[in-house]
Amino acid sequence: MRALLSGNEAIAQGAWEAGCSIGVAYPGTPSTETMEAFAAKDGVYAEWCTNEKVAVEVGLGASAAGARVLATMKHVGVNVAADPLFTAAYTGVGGGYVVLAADDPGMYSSQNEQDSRYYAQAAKIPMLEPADSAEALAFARDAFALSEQFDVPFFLRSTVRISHTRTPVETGERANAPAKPYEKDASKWVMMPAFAKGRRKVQLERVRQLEEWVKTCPYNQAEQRSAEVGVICSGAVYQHVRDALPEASVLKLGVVWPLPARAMARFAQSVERCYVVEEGSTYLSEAVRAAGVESLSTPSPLPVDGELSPGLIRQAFDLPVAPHAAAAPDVPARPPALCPGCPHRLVFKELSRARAIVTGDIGCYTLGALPPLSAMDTCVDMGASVSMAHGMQLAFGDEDKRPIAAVIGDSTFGHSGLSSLVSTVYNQGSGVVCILDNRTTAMTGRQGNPFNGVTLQNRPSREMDLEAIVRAIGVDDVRTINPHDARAVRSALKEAFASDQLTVLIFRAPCVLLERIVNPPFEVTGTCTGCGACATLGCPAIARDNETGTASIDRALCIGCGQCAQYCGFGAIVSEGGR
Ligand SMILES: Cc1ncc(C[n+]2csc(CCOP(=O)(O)OP(=O)(O)O)c2C)c(N)n1
Repeated sequence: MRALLSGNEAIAQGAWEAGCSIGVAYPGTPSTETMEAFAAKDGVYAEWCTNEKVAVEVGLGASAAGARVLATMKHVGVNVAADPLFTAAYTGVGGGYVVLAADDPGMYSSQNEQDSRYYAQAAKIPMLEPADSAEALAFARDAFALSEQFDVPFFLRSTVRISHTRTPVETGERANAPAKPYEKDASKWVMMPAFAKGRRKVQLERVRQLEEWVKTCPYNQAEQRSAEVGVICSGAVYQHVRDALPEASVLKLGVVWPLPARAMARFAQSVERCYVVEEGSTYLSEAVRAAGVESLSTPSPLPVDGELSPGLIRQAFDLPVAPHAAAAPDVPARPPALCPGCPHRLVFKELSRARAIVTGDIGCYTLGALPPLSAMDTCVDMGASVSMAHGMQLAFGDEDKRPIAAVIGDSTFGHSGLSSLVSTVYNQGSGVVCILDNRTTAMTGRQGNPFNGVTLQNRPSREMDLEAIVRAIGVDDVRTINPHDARAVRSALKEAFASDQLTVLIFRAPCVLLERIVNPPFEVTGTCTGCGACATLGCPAIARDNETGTASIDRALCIGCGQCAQYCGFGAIVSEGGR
């Protein structure tokens, strides 16, 4: 059947058609919808795991037991999962195992840019890279059998353009892929040195076989057009190249590790000038040079950072660029902001007031770093808030009483903050950890997590008791606070900063997108003096007059949370409902 699917949906469809029965993931843009789409299909089991390492391990267990498994994650998730992935390339698989690494060149929703193709090369895990949804479906479908044939997990790489762009696909039937019988085999699955040495040899022999396979693999295609200009590329960049240089010959690589060295060299010889066009790194051009292509032409420098576009490629080749493709559209910047009524807002307001050093983490609450709240000093990777706060305290020493707080969301706490907190407790750390429990994984689209007990396929679960868990690991001072109550937030922080003990403050209120607050909106009355105190909350519903400074509230945006009214010293902000 013909359908219009995003790359992510197509991967889920391909996995389903291959008879894949188990899906494991931790959400992360641009990968998230893949597992959501897979979970909605008939005859499959899918779960959100606490993090990507856990997901890959659950998946490996299921594969060892004979099932076909799909694991999905964003590029930084591959870092978290790298430990089991590298060794899975020794053990190999039972049932076919496919791991999606979704890269985000341009950092639309990520803390860094990474090219996951380097992981494939380093871990010796073959990687397929589709250039549209039809290929995403086909590659995902075929990768399970390939994984079984070569006894190794297969990576699928997508980038944000492939994951989120809808293009036509032809969907098919689901194959019957019964789980393979489980066979105990310590020499394959117990990676102690004695056995791992044997598997290392197996791995190297497999690499040789993969290098043979890639020579004739139909996923790599040379499209001969111009005899002058040829471009080697893969994935979304292929589409940009076709748009920008329609006459050029193209070697389109569907397998990006191992690379077909001879085919690349042959292609380079078939044209007068051979270029590599790629985004995010120099992975391909390094490989093409390593394949013996010394005369690689370089177009005028293409950026290595950020996403490519047809316009950028034409510019690099000194070709005229359509005006709309050349210039960034002249629209006012709209920086992201915490939603009106977001329960995270007052915590940052009060941390800012307390002039605390705040080690932050990744989630909606990272927006607390932006003005006017400006209440975050660091944000590096998931879980780092708690460990970095401990590190700062070690450096400042016991005598230094500067207030330091780690701020972390509930999902991120489950992902990796918990192990950081165990380490802090174990090493007798002190300080303040603020867990912003908005009852969901808001940033990636409100997925479930252990602390709200919502599972991916709505199977029965249990909501973990955050307070009990924190107490059980040895934190005596654990408090729960309503983050919409400014006074409660202020005094909890004040007491925690004054204490020598490690304190965990759990700020609990549902994300406004989860449970819509339906209070009447607030309004500003004539007693407003224009002092601007309300505007320091950075609520998108509050505006100020350029000349007088007086505030106004946009009724369409205000959801009546009442946070701003608590900061007005003149009683000028009142509920329209007369509360
Ligand atoms: C290793 C890794 N995996 C996934 C992500 C994507 N991601 C960013 S924040 C986040 C979770 C946010 O949830 P939570 O901590 O509950 O904060 P909230 O957004 O609800 O405020 C996820 C999944 C990431 N940045 N890094």
